[in-house]
This record gives sequence, structure tokens and C-alpha cells, in this order.
Amino acid sequence: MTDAQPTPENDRETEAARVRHLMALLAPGTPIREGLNRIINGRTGGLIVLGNGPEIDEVCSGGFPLDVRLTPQALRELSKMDGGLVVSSDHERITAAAVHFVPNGNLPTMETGTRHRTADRLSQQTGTPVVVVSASMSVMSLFLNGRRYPIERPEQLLARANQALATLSSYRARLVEEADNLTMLEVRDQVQVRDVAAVAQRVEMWRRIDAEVRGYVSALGVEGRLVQLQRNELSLGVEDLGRLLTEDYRPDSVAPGEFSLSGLQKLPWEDLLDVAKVAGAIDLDPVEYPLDAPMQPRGHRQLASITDLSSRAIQAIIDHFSNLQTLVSASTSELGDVRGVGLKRAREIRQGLESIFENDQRI
Ligand code: 3AT
Ligand code: 3AT
Ligand code: MN
Repeated sequence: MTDAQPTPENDRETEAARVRHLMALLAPGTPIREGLNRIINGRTGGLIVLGNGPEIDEVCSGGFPLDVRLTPQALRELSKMDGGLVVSSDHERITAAAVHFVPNGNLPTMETGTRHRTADRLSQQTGTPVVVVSASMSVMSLFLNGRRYPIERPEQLLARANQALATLSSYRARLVEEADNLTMLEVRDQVQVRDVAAVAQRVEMWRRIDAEVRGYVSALGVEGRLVQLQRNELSLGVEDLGRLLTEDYRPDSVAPGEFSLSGLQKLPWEDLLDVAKVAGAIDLDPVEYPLDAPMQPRGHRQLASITDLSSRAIQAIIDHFSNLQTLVSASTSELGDVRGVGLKRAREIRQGLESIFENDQRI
């Protein structure tokens, strides 16, 4: 299901990834960002082309070629002159200053000031990112392929990062609820396709907000540490849960490793809210697996919650008993018979399973 066709969606995806990468390069704490801050504070403005090469040389007129290390101080001083700067493609050196850029004037742009119009066209013509510091508005923008992305102040980013963290936290709580519900149904042997899809859905919803949070963390640079710490806390166990879910419910006809939640990435938000579409996207065919079809877990998730068994031992137990219900009815000595599981481990597993099943009775 992984097609690498250059669809408009893939293009948007790669552009989004590129913008995230550039925002990390321009994040607080980096030399370029420190330089941009100095330019803003000095109210001089700047136009900085983030890359050099023949396609850039073609649109340069006048100015001074140079080869100096890119430092915040150099960016600021050299931006005091009229014109713009060219930076090497590895963003380590400044290779020209006071350059007048002459991109193709027929390229469309909605910008009005000459600096911004130039930056927009330059980036469209060469595919190179261009950063502008507006002297009149004291804001920074990144131009890439005909689009303008604001480079936001840390306070603005932090406000939105905190909102995203709050959402991530509530999504996590909801995911835990769905997983607990699945456990209860597993104990009672009442799992249906819809219950598995509900957990998969919640994992994917969590992942989407998490991707947003990670975007803020990289754009925040040195200011993003606290957001990062909270994000780490809210991510504990989620990826494992997704993996264990697919190991538990992979149809026998599908090879291990072939069954994953990655199909969910392509679902638009409104489809993600529909469990039937979620089941379809993880390759649970609606004819063979209608939403109310019963399913039985192999037991990976419950075994993983009990003790720190090696994955090989877990696999041996599951190969032996084939599903959770059979596993639960096995005695300690039957468990101990499995290769790689000693009597001590067998007892731990037995107790672990019993406590999961007893918890259910208390609900
Ligand atoms: P000053 O001595 O600073 O007034 P300058 O030749 O140094 O003139 P700048 O690069 O500082 O020129 O540009 C100042 C403004 O001139 C910026 C822009 O609004 C206007 N300008 C520059 N080039 C053009 C152009 N090709 N068409 C229209 N306006 C332009
Ligand atoms: P501000 O928001 O005023 O900073 P702007 O887009 O309104 O930017 P201006 O017309 O005021 O731009 O020009 C400001 C400076 O931008 C003038 C000049 O130093 C630089 N600039 C304008 N056009 C070019 C160009 N083609 N190449 C290099 N530098 C340019
Ligand atoms: Mn202006």
C-alpha cells in the first residue's frame, strides 16, 4: 500500500517536512535566528537566500562576493547594506552580500514591498528557501515555492504548543480508556472488530497531535525544552500499544510485519472519526471482518503488561497457546513447559493473568 507516486498530496507532505526542517534551522538558539533577531532589533531589515549555486548566481547582480563564517554578528552587519545576502547550502558561510537580486518579473506574487516580492519570486524560480526580515513590520518570513511562512516569535509558538499539549494529554487519557475497555472485552472473550478499530483510531489521533507538538518543539529550538519534556511524558507506551495491538489482531492470512497502523496516516480527519473506515484502512476487509465480527487477541499486549519477558519468550508462549483465552486456562506447569519460560516466570505469568482477570470482576 506504499506508493511513492508524486501526487499533489505527497508533494504537500514533502513540502511540509521541508518547512519543518527549515523552521528547526531558523529556531531560537541557532546562529541564523540569532542574526535575524539582531536585524529586527536594529530595525534594518534583511533578505537572505538560504543556499548558493549556479541557479542563484544567475539572478544575482552587483554586490560583493565573500566567504565568511555565518555568525549572528556577520549576518547583522552585512544586512545593514542595501540588497541581500547569499548563504552557502550548508548554512555555514556567507558567500555574497549587498546583492541586488533580479528574478523573473513575470512570476506571480501577492507581496507589495520590493524586498518581499523579490524573495517570493527568487524562491519560486530557484526552489531555494529565502528568509526576509521586514524593517517596516519587524516580522520574519520564510518564502518557499510560492508560499510565505511566518517565522513566529517563541511566545506565539509556546502558546500554541501548550494548547497542542493539552489536546495530546486528553487524547492520551481517551486512548488509555479505550485500551482498558479492550482489556475488559478480551477477558470476557467479547472483542469485536469495532473495538480493535477504536483503539487503532485513538492511537492515530494521538499520533497526529503528537506530530504537531514535535513540529513546535523543533521550531522552538532552545525554547522548546519544557514542551519536549511534557511531550515525552505523554508519549510513554503509546507506540508500544500500537505495535502490540497489531501483533495481537493480525489476521492469520497476513504475514507478521505486514499488518500495521500506517494505513491510517492517509485517512482524512473526518474518515478517521468513522470506525468502519478505520478498520478498512488497517486492511480488515469489511466483507471478512464486518464491525461486529468477533476477534481474539493472541495475547501479546497482556503478556507485555505482566513481566519483562523477552520478546522471544513471549513469541514462544504465543506460538504454544495461540490465543489469550487458551493461555489464561493454562496451568503454571503447562506455562513452565514452554521453552525459555522457567517455573518462576510461569508463576509470575499465572499471577499476572489472574490479576488482570480479577480486576475485571471488580468493575
Ligand atoms: P536610498 O538612497 O536609500 O533612498 P537606494 O538606491 O539605496 O536609495 P534602496 O535599495 O535603499 O535604494 O531602496 C529604497 C527603496 O527604493 C526600496 C523600494 O521601495 C524602492 N525601490 C528600489 N528598487 C525599486 C524598483 N525597481 N522599483 C520600484 N521601487 C524600487
Ligand atoms: P520592508 O518590509 O520595508 O522591510 P519591503 O518588501 O517593503 O520590505 P522595500 O521596497 O521597502 O521592501 O525595500 C526595502 C529594501 O529591500 C531595499 C533594498 O535594500 C532591499 N531590496 C529590495 N529589492 C531588492 C532586490 N531585488 N534585491 C536585493 N535587495 C532588495
Ligand atoms: Mn518597505
